[in-house]
Amino acid sequence: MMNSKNSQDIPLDHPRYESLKLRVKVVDAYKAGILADSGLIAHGRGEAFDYLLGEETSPVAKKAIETAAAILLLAEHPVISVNGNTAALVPSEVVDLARVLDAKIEINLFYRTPDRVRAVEEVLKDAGAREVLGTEENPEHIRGLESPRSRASREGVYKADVVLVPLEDGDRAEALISNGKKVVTIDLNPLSRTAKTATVTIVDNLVRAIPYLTREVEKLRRMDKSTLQDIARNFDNQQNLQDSLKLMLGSFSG
Ligand code: PTJ
Repeated sequence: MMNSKNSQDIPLDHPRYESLKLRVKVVDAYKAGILADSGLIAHGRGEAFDYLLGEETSPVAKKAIETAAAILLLAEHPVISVNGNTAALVPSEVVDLARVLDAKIEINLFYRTPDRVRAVEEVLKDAGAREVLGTEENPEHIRGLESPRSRASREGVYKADVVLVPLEDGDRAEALISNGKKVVTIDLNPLSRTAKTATVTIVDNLVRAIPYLTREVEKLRRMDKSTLQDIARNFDNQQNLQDSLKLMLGSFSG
């Protein structure tokens, strides 16, 4: 069987260098037990949408990121929910974002096994996370969801008013919202149920969106509460999704 390349084997001038580097990361994370096998498929779906976006953070996504930053700064208990793909691609970026927001980090896995929880916890701790929630034996549960995704740490998602849920399946976002929480998501697919349900959807690759969001939080943190509230009020998620879709459709006409 032919193995996938190491990132040092990809020539720096390869036109698809960045994309291939991410593939190596997800394959390595799969081998290390961090990523679910379905996570590889999800990544491929994301790649296709990213291709249509020109693999850039669009002005439409930047507007959603500004709003996400405002909402997260207004939160009393912000929490970042981490699955296998997020841990595989952006562990240190998640830790940086949690630091600037003073947010909790909580593991929540669709395909949950004790080994995967341990592997994701380890990658986050190696990236500098001091506390990682979501590993406890007896968590609370979010109403309206089947276990194990219903798991919610008492000091984390259960108590949160705003949850950042990068790259996930639709019914968790829906359940979090019907439990009174605001949900910020990062999903390259503007047609997904998560994208349509979330309070704010950032249609961008999480490898670009998370560091951009951290910079935006640092920029907006000096603003007063009413300015942040205005930013949040003036955002229309459905319109923003339509605008992202238009950008993607535009790429078909060259
Ligand atoms: O780690 P687990 O066990 O929690 O499992 C995680 C996966 C991703 C397998 C699970 O949540 C799943 O099956 O998700 P879906 O329903 O395939 O949705 C994944 C969504 O993420 C799709 O809409 C993709 O377009 C999008 N996506 C994939 N890669 C990225 C992405 N969005 C942003 N950035 C990416 N890098």
